[in-house]
Amino acid sequence: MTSHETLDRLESSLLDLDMDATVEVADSIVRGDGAATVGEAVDAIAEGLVVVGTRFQEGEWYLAELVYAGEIAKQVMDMLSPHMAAGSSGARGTVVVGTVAGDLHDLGKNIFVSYAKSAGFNLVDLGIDVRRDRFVDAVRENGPLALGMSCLLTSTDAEIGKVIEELTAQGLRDRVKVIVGGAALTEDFARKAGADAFAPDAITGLDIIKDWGVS
Ligand code: B1M
Repeated sequence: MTSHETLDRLESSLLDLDMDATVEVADSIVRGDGAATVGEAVDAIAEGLVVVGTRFQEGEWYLAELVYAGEIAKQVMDMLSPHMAAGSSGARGTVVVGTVAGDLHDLGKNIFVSYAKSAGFNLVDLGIDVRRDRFVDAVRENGPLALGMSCLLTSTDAEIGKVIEELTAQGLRDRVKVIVGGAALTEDFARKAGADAFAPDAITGLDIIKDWGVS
């Protein structure tokens, strides 16, 4: 099977909501049988999830399908991530990350975490639904190069600005760069909320924190 066919099969198995078939294709990729790379597989899953979101938004799919597609994607990402994060040293500095309060989406954040680890950053991952005080405490305790926040819901995007305000109130804002990402956000939103950078995707986010690491 060519790389293109393997990736098509990966995405179409996800969109058929076929857990076994999706896992099987992902397994062939991590074993090196599928011609496609792990990075290409991550991109194919992300593209599939955009289609999932559209089907949900347009009423073609209900919550049950959204949840199950999320579970399949999570399972596959758990298989792919260790192969992205190989060789991590932590030497480039620490990055604290989390998904903002009220938001349970973590697939995109986890991709960013895997890429950042593989590039040699030490990651403090606070997980999902992270309250403001936990972000602020983690910055105080870990003295990171960067704080990364992920947000996929327009109902929770105000949290970004509130965390940044709290960092300022506690005298920590000047000590850490803030990067934000996730489908609910834009460059303009990030700037207005007081972040230093917006990452439209995980690779761009990685490039940004690499630049910060050397400056
Ligand atoms: Co939800 N969901 N969801 N969902 N979900 C969206 C976000 C939605 C856009 C779907 C839609 O209607 N079209 C919509 C939000 C609409 C809005 O706010 N305007 C939505 C909704 C409504 C909901 C619920 C409210 C549904 C309900 O219950 N009625 C509910 C909310 C639960 C909650 O959070 N409180 C809900 C639940 C879920 C699941 C749990 C079922 C599941 C998540 C599973 C999981 O994450 N473990 C889920 C899923 C899978 C999605 C979609 C389909 C896919 C999200 C995803 O993982 N994309 C999504 C549709 C969409 O996004 N178009 C949708 C793939 C991922 C790789 O992309 O996260 O954007 P993304 O990450 C990218 C970049 O953004 C960037 O890098 C990544 C890779 O390049 N990035 C960063 C992200 N974070 C970063 C951080 C960084 C740097 C880069 O630095 C720190």
